[in-house]
Amino acid sequence: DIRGVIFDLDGVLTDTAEYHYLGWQKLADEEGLPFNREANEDLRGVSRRESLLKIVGKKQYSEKQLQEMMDRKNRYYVDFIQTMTPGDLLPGTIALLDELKQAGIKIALGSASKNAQTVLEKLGIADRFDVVADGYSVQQPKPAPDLFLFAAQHLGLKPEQCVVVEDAAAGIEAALAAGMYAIGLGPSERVGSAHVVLPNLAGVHWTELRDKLSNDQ
Ligand code: G16
Ligand code: MG
Repeated sequence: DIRGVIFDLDGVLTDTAEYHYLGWQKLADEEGLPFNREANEDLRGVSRRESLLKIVGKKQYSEKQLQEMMDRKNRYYVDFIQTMTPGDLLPGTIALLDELKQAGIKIALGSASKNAQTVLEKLGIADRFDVVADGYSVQQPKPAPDLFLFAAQHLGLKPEQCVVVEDAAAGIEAALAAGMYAIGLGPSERVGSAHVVLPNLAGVHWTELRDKLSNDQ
């Protein structure tokens, strides 16, 4: 049975996508690269380097220039997230984290972000996680299963004892590749391959989720 839940960060616990967007837009404007909110949607759950490569497109830059642009965007992003507070938690997250704790279910973070620890602290929930797997934990980004396998291993659980909660297609793919249960948040065009699809975590109870997942087997 299920012993651990691994949460993605951006789009699941909070909406850092807006701050990533503002950072990328500022960089793109400075570099004269086309970018907008719609293009930002394709960067959901995508690593920093892959995001930059998508924005840059066919334009040629040296490795040094790419590195400088990633650093610059990250400085903008880090500035933006300083304003985050527990009020930036998405609805239902605290209630679900409370229920998991009550039920003795282990809790991990599985985020592509190298700023995940800072964001958890800003949100006031850092101490609720038994394990934080972030942008520093593994080499291969989602859709590779590595990040979630790292989280499970550090929780001391087998993949089949874990559920991943994700909002990105690459994240669902990674969870399934890891041999875990997947809960997709958002439109089924994006997360439809998950075992359970929900709009978000508002009003979601652990007992109901657990039952839905076990019926799915
Ligand atoms: C998040 C965001 C992505 C971002 C990535 C890396 O993923 O959704 O847009 O590019 O992290 O973030 P950073 O530049 O802070 O290392 P996740 O996995 O939390 O949904
Ligand atoms: Mg996400």
